[in-house]
Amino acid sequence: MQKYILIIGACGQIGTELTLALRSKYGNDHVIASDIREGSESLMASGPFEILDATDYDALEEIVAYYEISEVYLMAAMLSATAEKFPMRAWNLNMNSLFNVLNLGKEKKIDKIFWPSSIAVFGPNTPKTDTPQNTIMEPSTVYGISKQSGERWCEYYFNKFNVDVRSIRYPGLISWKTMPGGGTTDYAVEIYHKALAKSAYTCFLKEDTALPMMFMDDAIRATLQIMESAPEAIKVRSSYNLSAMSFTPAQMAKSIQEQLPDFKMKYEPDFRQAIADSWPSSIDDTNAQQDWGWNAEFDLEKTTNEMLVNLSS
Ligand code: AKB
Repeated sequence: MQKYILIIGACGQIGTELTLALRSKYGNDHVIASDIREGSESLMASGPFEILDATDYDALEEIVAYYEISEVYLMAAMLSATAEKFPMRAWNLNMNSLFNVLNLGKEKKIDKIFWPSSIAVFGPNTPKTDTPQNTIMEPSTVYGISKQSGERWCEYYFNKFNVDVRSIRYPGLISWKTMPGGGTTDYAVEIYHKALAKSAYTCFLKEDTALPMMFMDDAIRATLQIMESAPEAIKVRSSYNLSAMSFTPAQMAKSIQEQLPDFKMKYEPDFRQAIADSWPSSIDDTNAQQDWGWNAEFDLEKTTNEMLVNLSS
């Protein structure tokens, strides 16, 4: 019998592409998309959709029972920049949605959970380059605190209640199908839109701020890969470091200028600079490579090609 999957937060940057990827793998009717608002045309037209507030346990439980869901991907979250403006709303959304899903796992109403963590779990006292899987964390942002707490709870539910929850610490994600919303790494998507529309972009981070980044195709592949791995292979039950590339805004501008020589970049750092300064500049993902065979495929040059080709068509 084929399983039924629920994506919560299906209309966001990761959720949209994850839903489409899971639908092409498991069949459109087997992947139920949900969010507090409707999403893109391709998402809405390709399979079942439910309006769902991720913090509403009863509504979630009802959908899980109705569709006989066995796997949940919880992609709803408030990201780093917005969370600094609305700390309590971010905490409530990020934590209550996670508890709702973990408790469904504890009650054995679902078999498997994916929950995304982030490089935001690290903080100013973390080693900045090749940040190891296990190291000082001490996040200094609201979002980072919620993600680190979430990681602790995932590991706790696995150890105490045998809940099969799997997680990845995503770096900044670059994609062309859906815009990101409210993150510190969003510049790395906005830049391509502005390069094509106006040949100019004003970056809200300083030119030499290196951050870990990943093209969306790699992120989706990693997500499917960790979820399809045998349970024994998943040795980290908090969240796995995951890496693909690291670059600064200046390096990104240069890679665009190779294809669009007129492109100009200005820098006007705002409050997001302090968030970026507290995060690692590169990540060591040896554990993900060894435990479930992770390997990134997209570097900056390949990413720039994909972004410019797809956005201009
Ligand atoms: C953000 O910038 O908040 C996110 C993240 C790194 O988790 N993209």
